[in-house]
Amino acid sequence: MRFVLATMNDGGHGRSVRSPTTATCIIFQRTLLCETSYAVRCKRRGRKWMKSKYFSFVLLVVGVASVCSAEEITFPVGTPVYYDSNLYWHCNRPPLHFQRFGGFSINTNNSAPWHAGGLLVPRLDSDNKTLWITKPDGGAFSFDQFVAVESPFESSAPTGVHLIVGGKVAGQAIYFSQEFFFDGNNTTYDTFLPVAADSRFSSIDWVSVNIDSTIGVDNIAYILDRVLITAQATQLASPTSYTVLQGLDFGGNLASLLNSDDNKAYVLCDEFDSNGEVQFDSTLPAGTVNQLKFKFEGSASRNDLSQFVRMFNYSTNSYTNVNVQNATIQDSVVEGTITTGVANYSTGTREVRSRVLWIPQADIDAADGWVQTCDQAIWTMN
Ligand SMILES: [Ca+2]
Ligand SMILES: [Ca+2]
Ligand SMILES: [Ca+2]
Repeated sequence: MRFVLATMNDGGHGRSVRSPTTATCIIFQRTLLCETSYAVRCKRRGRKWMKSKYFSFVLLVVGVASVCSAEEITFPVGTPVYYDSNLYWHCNRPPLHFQRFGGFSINTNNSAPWHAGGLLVPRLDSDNKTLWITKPDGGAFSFDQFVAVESPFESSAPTGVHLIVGGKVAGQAIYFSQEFFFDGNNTTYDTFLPVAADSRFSSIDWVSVNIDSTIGVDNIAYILDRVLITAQATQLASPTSYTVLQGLDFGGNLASLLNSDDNKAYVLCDEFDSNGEVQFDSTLPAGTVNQLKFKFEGSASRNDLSQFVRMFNYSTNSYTNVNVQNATIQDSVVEGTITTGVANYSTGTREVRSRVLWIPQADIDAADGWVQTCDQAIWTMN
């Protein structure tokens, strides 16, 4: 395991200390989220920049086979900016692409306290003023941090200027947004931490940025100085539909299957109709599939049922059992992985299909029946 410590507000100048217990840790200010985060206290002796004896960080634990790598995107003077025939302006800064109707440019004004560089996003009196940030290879990313200044080169900034930053949850049709207020001083660059504000920014397909103010002046220039992201090699796909094939559909809906939140879809069986079976369908996101997994979280009101998790092989037109266990009274999470012949488990249009099947291990005498639940079904590919 590798341990990385991140401050929540130190604006971007990483410092080294020695360890989580004695002050020996690495503080990365550009951090960010790959996997689990824990709040810890870190003690540091000695140096001036520590104003208090103790202070808190967020500890990030990253597996050895890390699925992500942090990347900083800047806009130095000379970075090409171009427009297309639809008047969309583009700036390609791999792994990200920036796009906006009506324009932007690379800031060349180097008059202190502002500095040259950064994506200068001008005032635009149009509905199409959104700055779109995408990852052209289709991979999901964590939008960890961005640094910006509002109303640069003006004597002052309007009150309450903020950026409205939207995102689309990777692999799901879920859109959300978060407001980030500037500090009111347009001579300082402000650092924002989207993931800390809304953890959904840790796995998104794209970002939209709009500027607004609380006094009705909603169209103000700003400079996006730099962006920190963590590209994710792993991508997710949630079901786009599901079908109860055996048993009785006993409540829940597609949204019930998206998250591990105990909002569930239910399948009712009885002694005359004793098998339960649900089919999940989805479409994989773009990108190469080297490995395909299907994760299922669910339970049953009795545990003398065999639960089969199956992934469909389009080449052989049959299902492969990827996990078999007894049904559990409490929710359990199981995962099946396809590593060989992976291409056979999706279609040319990237459709995938999995089923979960419950079969009683002996005749059951239960006049009132029993229930099986599905809390979450999700594919991951990498
Ligand atoms: Ca500021
Ligand atoms: Ca659950
Ligand atoms: Ca759920």
